[in-house]
Amino acid sequence: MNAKAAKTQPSSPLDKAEFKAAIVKHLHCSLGTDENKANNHAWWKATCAAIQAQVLEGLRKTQKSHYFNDTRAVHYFSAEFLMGRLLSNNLQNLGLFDVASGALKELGVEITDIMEEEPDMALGNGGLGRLAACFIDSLATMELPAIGYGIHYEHGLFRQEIKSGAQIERPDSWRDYGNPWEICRPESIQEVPLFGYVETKYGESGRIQKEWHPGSIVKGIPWDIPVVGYEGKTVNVLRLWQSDSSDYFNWDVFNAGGYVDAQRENVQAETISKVLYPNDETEAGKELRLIQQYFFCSCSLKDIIRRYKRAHGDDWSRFADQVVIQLNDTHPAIAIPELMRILVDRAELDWDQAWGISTKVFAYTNHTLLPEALEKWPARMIEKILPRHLEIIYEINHRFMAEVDKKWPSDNRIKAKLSIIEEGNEKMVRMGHLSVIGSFAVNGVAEMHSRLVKSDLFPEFDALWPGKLTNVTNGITPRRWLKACNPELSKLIDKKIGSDWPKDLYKLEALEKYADNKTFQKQFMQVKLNNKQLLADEIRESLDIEVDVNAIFDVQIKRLHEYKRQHLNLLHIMALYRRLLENPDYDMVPRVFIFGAKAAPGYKLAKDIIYAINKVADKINNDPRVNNKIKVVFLPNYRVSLAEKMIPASDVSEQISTAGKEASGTGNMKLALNGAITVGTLDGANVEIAEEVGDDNIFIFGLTVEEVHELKDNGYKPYDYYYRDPEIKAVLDWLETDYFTPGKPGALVSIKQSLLDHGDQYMVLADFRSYCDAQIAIDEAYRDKARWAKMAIINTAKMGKFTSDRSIKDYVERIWKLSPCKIEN
Ligand code: RUG
Repeated sequence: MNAKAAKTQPSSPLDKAEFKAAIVKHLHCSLGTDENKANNHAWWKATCAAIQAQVLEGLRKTQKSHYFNDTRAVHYFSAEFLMGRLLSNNLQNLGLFDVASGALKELGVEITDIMEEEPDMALGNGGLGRLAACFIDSLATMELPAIGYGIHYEHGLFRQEIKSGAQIERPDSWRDYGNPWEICRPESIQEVPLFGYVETKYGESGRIQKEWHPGSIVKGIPWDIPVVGYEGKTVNVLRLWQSDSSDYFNWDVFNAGGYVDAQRENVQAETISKVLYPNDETEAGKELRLIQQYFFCSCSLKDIIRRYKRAHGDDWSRFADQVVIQLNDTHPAIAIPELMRILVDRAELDWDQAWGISTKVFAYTNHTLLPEALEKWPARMIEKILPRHLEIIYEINHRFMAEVDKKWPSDNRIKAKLSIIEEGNEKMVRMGHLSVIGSFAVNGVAEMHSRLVKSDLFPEFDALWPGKLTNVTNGITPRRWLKACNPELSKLIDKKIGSDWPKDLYKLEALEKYADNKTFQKQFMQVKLNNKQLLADEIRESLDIEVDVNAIFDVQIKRLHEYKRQHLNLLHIMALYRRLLENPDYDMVPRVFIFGAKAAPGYKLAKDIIYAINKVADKINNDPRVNNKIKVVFLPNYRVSLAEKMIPASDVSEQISTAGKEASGTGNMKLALNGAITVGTLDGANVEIAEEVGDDNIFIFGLTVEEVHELKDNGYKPYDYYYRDPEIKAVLDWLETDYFTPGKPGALVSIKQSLLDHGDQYMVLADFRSYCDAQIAIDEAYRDKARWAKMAIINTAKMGKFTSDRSIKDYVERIWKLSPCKIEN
């Protein structure tokens, strides 16, 4: 085929002239404007539309190939998908970025300007949601049949504003002006029953039959977002469900006299998918959240079954061969009793057959050990919203208790510990236990976390089912987190080692041999400096703070939580400030401490920490005695698109959680990949990062998990550290004065109280001195330019393991047993 003929293929990549023509056509025909009138928003929409045609063609071919090959597929159930922006990523994955940028330039438009028009799809809180987004990118890249299933929230995570230092939450409206990527699929609408009562019937064969008469029915409308794999061959789908009221009127409930009840219980259907719960690592014990979870699980299961039946009719024997469902945390755990309900009540399989299928379909990922984040629902609440599901949960538990009794005869203590039902004042349903019992595989998200899941969280489950609990260390997509967000570094790497690293990140190891090469060091650090300049510009624009790009850019970006210990970072900043006030010649490399963090709106201490960071920042940034040696910057509204600007510009990556508390972390991987050096505890994936980069290229400090346990067991006394270490005492006492909050003494005292009077649950004071020492070591290392450059290069070179492609490969081999599917034309 000659080149001209190839262009006539609908999916062949556009060249610059064609791209230009396509953009202009969409300006005229889709947006009703023209090149002279269009603003950046219109240019952005027209550019998205110009590539969407090609994306949809890829999607059509992918779906056709999957159907004709009758592929086994993974269904990734997640209440959160933190997608960020899609234009630059889709262009990169289609290999069209330079073409698009050139085409726009000829039209007089800068691609970087129009990219800023795209609102982030912030349908997630943090690490868990972003992991789901990285995973679907890898699945498509690796040509694996997969669907992401989630909720089409009208409002994603709140937009954070900072007013007088304090966090204010504002609604996020990511689709106010339409979203060019999504496609509504009314042909696949589902109905979801809620509330009502269960009737027991006796069939002719004596079989007991349960019939759920729902009190209300809501409609689930699917919106599809195409997920373009790198090099654009496979285009999978992220299907998000939007709730709406149904036209259905429940005559059964009406006739049974339950009409008034049904009305009282009737949720406003549209509110179900209205807003994402802004919690991270805390349980949101809200009725609406349970309804959200059930809503998307029920829609998704019905969607999967519809597709399965199209190929296999009513023959359920192959269901578990074709379908695997990964539960991203316990949020979708209600899918387990829902599938059982469909199989037993609707398909009329007997219990054992249904359970045999169901337990071959589900696998569960645990993301936390924190007790407050382990979901439990009051049995009473489930009974009200999902009466049939509670019965099914009891039945699952009853049979499971018999199994426990076989292993540990007559041991009521173990039974109480393992039961799905937690007895107490209020009976609670433990969603973690339900997930472990109903799944064929359970994984933690980093080696250390998975070890602790086995030893501390679920030891008896591990004894009962050896091999079921396993590990899959998290990963990040290098397409977004290096190629797209750090174009200069990507080009430098391409030049040095070739351009196939985005699909095989271990290839970066080839950089290691240049780690001592002076020229490469200079080039590498020049890119870093340029990125720091871009971030400095952003800081000036958004906060009117001037920062020196020759200073160390020290970055802590993540949700705000006590266990992540942003306040440890803050206490160290205060200590440095104090040293400078006491000794103006105090010798330190200038540092810019940069924070990005959202606090859950109801998490008072987390919000107090944000306030404290901002107040300390105000004081230090405006104190001439500091002589610009320290700057403190809190960038508001931390989100994916802001991370994409901060990460390439970072020198130091703060990963300072209390050992044993951070399941994995993924920001740690993104920062190291972009050449930042980690200062961190031996927690989560930091342990594996340290293994990869070696002790000389990371700054590890603080207590180990074992030491944390030992100190707790021996009675941790934070006051001992306060009285023994004058610097700790001085900075904590400082918080009580009005030095940082003029006229408002005590405004920052809650932090001191949490560390002293409330027992310092996360051992900030125990780790403070060793953290300060690590910071001194960083200061020393940075003075030696060659040493620092070498460390940075080695960090980038050694991140191969942390590509999400490796995580997906592990899931495929250890859990999903999937094969790639080539896409036919
Ligand atoms: O806190 C964890 C992170 O350590 C982890 O990297 C991430 C992805 O596995 O998940 C985070 N997480 C845990 N987010 N929510 C939870 C608890 O529901």
